[in-house]
Amino acid sequence: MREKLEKIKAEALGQIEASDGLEKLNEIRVAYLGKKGQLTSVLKSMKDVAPEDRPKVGQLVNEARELIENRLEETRKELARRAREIQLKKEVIDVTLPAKKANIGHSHPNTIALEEVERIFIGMGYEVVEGPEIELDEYNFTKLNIPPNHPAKDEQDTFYINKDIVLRTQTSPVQARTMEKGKLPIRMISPGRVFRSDEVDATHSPSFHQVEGLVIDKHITFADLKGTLAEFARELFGEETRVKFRPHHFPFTEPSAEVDVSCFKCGGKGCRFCKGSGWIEILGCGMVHPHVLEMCGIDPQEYTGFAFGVGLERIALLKYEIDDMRLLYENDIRFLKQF
Ligand code: 2U9
Repeated sequence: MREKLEKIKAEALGQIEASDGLEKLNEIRVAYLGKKGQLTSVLKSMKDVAPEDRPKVGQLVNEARELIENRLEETRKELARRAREIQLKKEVIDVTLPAKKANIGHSHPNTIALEEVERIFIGMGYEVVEGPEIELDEYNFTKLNIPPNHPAKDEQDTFYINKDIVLRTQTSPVQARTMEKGKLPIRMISPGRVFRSDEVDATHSPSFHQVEGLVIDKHITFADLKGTLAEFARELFGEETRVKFRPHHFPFTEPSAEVDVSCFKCGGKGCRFCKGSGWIEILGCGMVHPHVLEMCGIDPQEYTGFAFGVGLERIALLKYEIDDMRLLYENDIRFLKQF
């Protein structure tokens, strides 16, 4: 019996020594110490041992079990330590290597221009309101006094989704909707993407961005409009900037005007930038047409207001002296990083 035990012990220890993983160790544990394991079966055959030898044999079995258990545990720890070491070696980072250059983005000139325009108007107490790019014909045209036969409504100019729904051609419907809510006075700008069925060239794109402004209150006059836009131009293009209002026509404003600013390159003397005129056209504006006020639920006897609209791309092209609008849509990071 003693020899048999020694043999089992030596075999078990030999196998433990040769084992190369936790799974193998577990197999060894089951094979020697498990319910049907070799040591357990020795204990079961105790009845064949002479009664006086039983305590001694029992002690030997226990010693063998303890030894195998200890060796299993030591080996398990050693294997785990080696596995950790390999993992750490795999994860090692050479902090002396040169860093990879992070490829980070850059704000788009349109975004920079919009943030500037928003900063100026928020400073004057305006709210920024956004709205849907897909609009009802009624809000994009009818409520803005643009009649059914107006050339802007032609399919050549407007993207129709169906006869009642369009891709908005201006952000004015956001303002018409704000007026309809009836909370007065209003002092708002509405920036956003607009759509017109234009061919792409250096100054046109079927999708561009506008910022429109609207002020409605009692006693608002054209003088308020002039003062506001003059201040806007001075903040955007510099303190010396002068503004010029030229009569114009829009269906939604009466009277209407286009606004030029004195050329910020030559100060108004005339240069290549302003094509020799000394002036640069930047926006359109006017007093909100009484018919528009009425259609949006505001009494034109009590309230008046002014509105203006400016193309964001136009501002970005002028301010950053970019000569082709298409550059704004290519999103080449080398181009964008210049602004
Ligand atoms: C309401 C009533 C009137 C908005 C206005 C303009 C003049 C204008 C152009 C600028 C360059 C469009 O992007 S552009 O081509 N816009 O000239 N926009 S007045 O008038 C409104 C708006 C909302 C309810």
